[in-house]
Amino acid sequence: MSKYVQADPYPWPYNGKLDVDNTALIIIDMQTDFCGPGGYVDKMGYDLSMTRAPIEPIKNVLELARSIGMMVIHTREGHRRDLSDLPANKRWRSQRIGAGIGDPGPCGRILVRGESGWDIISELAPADGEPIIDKPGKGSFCATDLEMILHVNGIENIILTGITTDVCVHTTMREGNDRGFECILLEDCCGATDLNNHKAAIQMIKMQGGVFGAVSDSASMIETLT
Ligand code: C5J
Repeated sequence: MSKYVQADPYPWPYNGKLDVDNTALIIIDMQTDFCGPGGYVDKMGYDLSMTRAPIEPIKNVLELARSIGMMVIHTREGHRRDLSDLPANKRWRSQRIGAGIGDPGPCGRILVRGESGWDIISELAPADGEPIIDKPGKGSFCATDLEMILHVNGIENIILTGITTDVCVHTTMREGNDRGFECILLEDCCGATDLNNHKAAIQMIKMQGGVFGAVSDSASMIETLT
């Protein structure tokens, strides 16, 4: 029997094949560096309430996904401790605005693997057995084994949540879409450092009949999966 989530601009997934075995929930970069006091986003001077807003909605979807046995994948943006995977231009740009990646901060070295700022926040801590993708860039498919993990596990549909809407979530959605995965972004489960950028990122997805997939929210997803 076909199953769809109410979504914009089309009921998702396109083919009605929404199954616990072919769908994964991806939670992107819910790290202290992006939503905690003293982290990278805080150091850049952005309002943390924007990137913290999705914590509760994600928690609700995560609890349901775990209870029905859906695959859950977490990602973390961060660099090797020797910074050998940190492009010089990425470092330079961050240093220019006083939040140098690799430099010491209140939560340890900014965006460096193993530091407290790089950790996923306790509210959304990965459970045993849930894959964690460590990525040096914005997209979760770039320089990682995410695509391999999705294929090996028979995943066709991806539910995207996390931060930030316009950067790492959007880049991952575009990468996934180009690889043939059927993607949906849950609007209230994402946040950006700027509200207009969040809204624009959502709007972009809906163009051209759903150019990168579809948009829905946590309540609609939970209603369909329950
Ligand atoms: C950013 C991210 N914004 N997780 N990273 O640099 O979106």
